[in-house]
Amino acid sequence: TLVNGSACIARAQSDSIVLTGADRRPQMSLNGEWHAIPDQYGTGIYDFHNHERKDGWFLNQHFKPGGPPMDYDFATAPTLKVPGDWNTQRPELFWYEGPMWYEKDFHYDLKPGTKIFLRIGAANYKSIFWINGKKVCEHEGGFTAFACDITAALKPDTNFIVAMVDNTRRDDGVPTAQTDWFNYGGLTREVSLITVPGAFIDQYDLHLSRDSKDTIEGWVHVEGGQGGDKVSVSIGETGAKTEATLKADGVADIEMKAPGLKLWSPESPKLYPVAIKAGSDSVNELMGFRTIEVKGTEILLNGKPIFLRGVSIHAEAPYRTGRAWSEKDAETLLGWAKQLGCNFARLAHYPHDENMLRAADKLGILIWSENPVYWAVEFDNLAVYDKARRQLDEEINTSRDHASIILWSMANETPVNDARTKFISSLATEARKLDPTRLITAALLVRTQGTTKIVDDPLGQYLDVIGTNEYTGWYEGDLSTIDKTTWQIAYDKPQIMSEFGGGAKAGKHTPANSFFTEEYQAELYKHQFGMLSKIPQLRGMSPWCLMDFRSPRRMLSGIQDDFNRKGLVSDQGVKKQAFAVLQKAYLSKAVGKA
Ligand code: GCB
Repeated sequence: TLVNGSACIARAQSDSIVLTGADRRPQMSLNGEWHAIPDQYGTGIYDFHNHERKDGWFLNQHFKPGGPPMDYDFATAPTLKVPGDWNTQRPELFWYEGPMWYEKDFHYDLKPGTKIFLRIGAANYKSIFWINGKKVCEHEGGFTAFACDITAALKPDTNFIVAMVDNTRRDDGVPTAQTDWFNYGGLTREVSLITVPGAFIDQYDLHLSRDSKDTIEGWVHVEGGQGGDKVSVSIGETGAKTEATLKADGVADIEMKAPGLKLWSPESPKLYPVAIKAGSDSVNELMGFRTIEVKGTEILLNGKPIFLRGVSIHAEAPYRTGRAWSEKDAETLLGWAKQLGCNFARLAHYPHDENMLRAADKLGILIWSENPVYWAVEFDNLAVYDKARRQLDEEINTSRDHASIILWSMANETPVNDARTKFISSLATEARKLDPTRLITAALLVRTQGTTKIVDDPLGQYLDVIGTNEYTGWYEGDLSTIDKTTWQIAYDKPQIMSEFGGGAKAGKHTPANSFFTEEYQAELYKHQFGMLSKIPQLRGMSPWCLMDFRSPRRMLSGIQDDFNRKGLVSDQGVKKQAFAVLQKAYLSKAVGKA
């Protein structure tokens, strides 16, 4: 069954576009030091009667000795590193939530006939960008990449960029004002300039056909392309090559024979260089090919049942704390997952950066990627739906080139009511339309009746895989409660225990076997394995979680110190006893069948 590429194109935010595999393109990095000024009162945009200023800080004016008074000058302001959250860079910004201004000068030589995009890996939460004083785009959503066309605003040679990034938590945001993670603000992922020809490849999808193991299918969209133009796709290593023709909407559907293809899997994460060409534009990809399906209560990878031995991971930087973004961060986090014996990771609770996805492709770790619809967002607010839908579009279309991603998760622990079920099932419909090749899931809350856990959330009917979170032995009861717990699941579908766990402060051993000791956490895992092994349709697990992470909800002094301590590893990389317990279970395959 061929995917209809025309239905899969992301509807981006009004003035930005979505680029698939942007990190595969040559680009000029704007990483480094940017001048930065916090602006708690919004002075850079609003005057003293709260009217929008024409001479806002985006003009980047300078204070000259002897000249008129000024209230800012980027040139003499201190700098912040980009990428990077501001909270962990200056002590006085640790708890700061509000607008932050950034400025950077750069040189650029325009080439005739090209377009230049400013590509932002992520800016938390709302952001506005100006080039040489001219506004180029606005964006909402702190964890997805977007690109703005800055061609018309650029000058030859010397230019400046100003960004305003505002991490104010909002009731009508996605996520909302309540989360169990730290609201790191700033230009938290890489920023760069990408040059493309007038007609260029913006989005594409290439995947193994479910029907034939030697056929790659999908589509390529050429922005600015004309019906009749040609697109080619080739895999040099196998000699596979095809040429396709753009339809009037700029989409070319692809079907390519690729005999002898080695399929991507955790045991053998084979990646192929893939060249995609359209006119004078090209993208050099590195891709794996595999299928993922559900059959009854089985999850099939390349047609074979698989059990997902996973762990949940936040984008928290190991050792230094702060928002993770680098290749090194990704290799440390996924390196620990590998040591545990994982073939799977749940990247909670928002889309992670592309270094993480590249590392997962390379290391052979299957990925659950999550839209930040977390807890109680405003489900009856259409504008909020639109924010969630756009972030989902961006998530899918920026990262669909990664073989590691097998699950799109719509939401986490949302309250059960009609408005919410409509909201999330609509997101699921959207995700299926954009990407019919992967599985749809969500982490559900479960009901407790005595010692029975009941999974009958109506949202389940819209999912391919049922994710469930439970904290027996931590928020509910003790270790003996876990042993007595049985499960009743209304859906004949695969289940992933997407969270379970308990807190422990690394190095805490007393009072013996009490909450927050390493021993209690380790025992909790052992009891959980016993309970989990009794669920016939369990097909995976991602205990909560790999590493301690900052959360302003966790203020218990001497133990939490504003960290959620449910990590198997401390934020400083110290492994707790439960790490070895999970490792033993995974490596010996004591949990999970396949
Ligand atoms: C949950 C949430 C997760 C929290 C965790 C906890 O159920 O999904 O974001 O951090 O519990 O530690 O309470």
